[in-house]
Formats: sequence, C-alpha cells, structure tokens
Amino acid sequence: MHNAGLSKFNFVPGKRYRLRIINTSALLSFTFSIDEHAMNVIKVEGMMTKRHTIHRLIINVAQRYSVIVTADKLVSNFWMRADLQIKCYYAIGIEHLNPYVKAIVHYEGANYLDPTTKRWADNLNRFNNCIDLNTSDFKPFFPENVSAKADQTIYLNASIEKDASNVYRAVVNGSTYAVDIDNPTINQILFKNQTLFQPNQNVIGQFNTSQVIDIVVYNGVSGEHPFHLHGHTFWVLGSGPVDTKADFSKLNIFDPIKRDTTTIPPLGWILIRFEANNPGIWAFHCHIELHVEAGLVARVIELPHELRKLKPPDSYVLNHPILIMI
Ligand SMILES: [Cu+2]
Repeated sequence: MHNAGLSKFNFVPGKRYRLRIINTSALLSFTFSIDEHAMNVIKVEGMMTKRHTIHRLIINVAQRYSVIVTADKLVSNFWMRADLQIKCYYAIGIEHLNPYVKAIVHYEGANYLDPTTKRWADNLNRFNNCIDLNTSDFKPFFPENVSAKADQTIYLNASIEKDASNVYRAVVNGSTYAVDIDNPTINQILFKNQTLFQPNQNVIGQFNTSQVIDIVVYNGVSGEHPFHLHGHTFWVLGSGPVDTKADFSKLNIFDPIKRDTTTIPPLGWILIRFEANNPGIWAFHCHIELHVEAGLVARVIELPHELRKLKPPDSYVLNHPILIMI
C-alpha cells in the first residue's frame, strides 16, 4: 500500500527466530537481508538442509526458504530489506519502482525511531547477476541418493519471440503452449488412450515406466526465468551464465539439494534431474506470471496406465457430458 507504515517484526533479545520466506511476486526476484544479522538457512522449498550462513538471500518468484536469525545484537532497531532485482527483468516503467522495500526489526525495549543501520557491505557480485544462491553451497540434512545417470535427457530452449501477428509470445522449443479447455490432456489420456497430442500442448516427454530424467533448459533471452516443476522436486545438477553450455562432466552430483523452482540465468542454462515416477500430467513452467500467460509452459506425462486406474469422480464425468458419449 502506498502510504502504509512499514511492517514491524518484534524480536525479544537473546531469542532465535525462524523466518519462512516466500517470493509471491509475479515478476521479480528479491534480495532479502537484515542489517547486522546473519541468517542460517535450514530449509529450501520442501527440503531440510544443513545450516548454511548467509548475509543476503536471493529469492526468485515461487521460491521458499526457512532461515534462523538470532536476536543477539544490542537492543535497537534494524532495517529488514527486500531489494527488488530490477535489472533481472525488462519491463517498460520498471525504473519508476522503488526497488528498496523495507521493514523494521524492533528489539523489545528499543525506542520507536527509524533504524539508522547500514546494509551488509560485503561483495555484491553474485547478487547482481540474476542467479540463485550457489546451489552447491547447500547440503541436504538427510543424505540424498542421486540417481547416477539419466535414462533420458530432454533439451529445451525457453525464449520469447514475435508470432505471425507481431505479438510477443513465449516459446518452448519454438512452441507456445495454448490451454485447450474443450479437450484437456487429462481427458485425452483417461478416456481416449491418446499418446499423440497437438504440438501446442508442449508435451516434452511421456514415460510409461519410472525413469530418471534430465532436463537441460537454455534461456534465449536476457532476463531470468524461475522455472518450476509440478508433481516433483528435482536435483539441481548444474547451471551456467551466458556463453556457456551444459557440461555433464562437472555436475553437482555429490549430495545436492532437491527443490522445485530454480533460476535460469539470462542467456544461460540449467540442468535438473528427477525421477518420473508420479502418475500425472505435470507442468514445467516459468513462474513469471506474464511468461506463463505468454506460453512458457512444457508438460510431462508420467505413468498414464496408473493414471487411468485413478477413476475420476462421477461428478467430473457428469460435468463433462461429452465424455459420456465417447
Ligand atoms: Cu520467464
């Protein structure tokens, strides 16, 4: 809200606080920090991690972190900061946004004046490059057994280009995803046993048995894409900036974390691995809302024979009368 006061978080001196942080933005990543207070990351999306101490948290759209902060400073007030990473996304007018979003950490017993604290002064390089925190700095709390190699590798190019009407659309391997509400993929699988789908349904893989899948995504534009996979968490085995290629000899294979949303750097790439063992049709998409609407969505179909065993409720069939006639 424009003229609303700043949010205040009251800390009791000496206590430890768990902050659960989610980026619910539609467009932009943030760099989150509290002046003079280090944060111990203990959870990345669904996965508990070994403690990893940081000063700043880069958090992209749809990502979630849990951090522990200790109120161990002299009784005072401190700025909590969420800096918008405006250079990571191009949009007309974005320069008019105030990128310095603030709140106040108020220690019990302190006065009610605004804080006078300064932001962390350490090197900002990584924080200006539109990339995630270094994934290999995080280790799962419980050891992970990563599948040694993939049964199949899928290559994707995520880009934005003009269509025949000169309108910018987002594309996966040249194809804009279009929702087909009259003939949803689930119905085609459940009631027609279909295995061939229209190109604009962006089905990038169909797996009839449990398999280990690698997906390499190249980003064709100079903005970042926070990619999110439904139905799974995945190991982030690698990523790289502009002018680099996925290198299978340098994967982060030793005890990597699993998460469900990861940033593809501007003109860079990511390599993720997951086990396709969950019956369903799962979206793999950019979590920037505008890019989803523009079609930056791919889907995988897993274990359709298992899916067919899960009978839809009668109400679903009754509400889709066309199904009764098939
Ligand atoms: Cu995107």
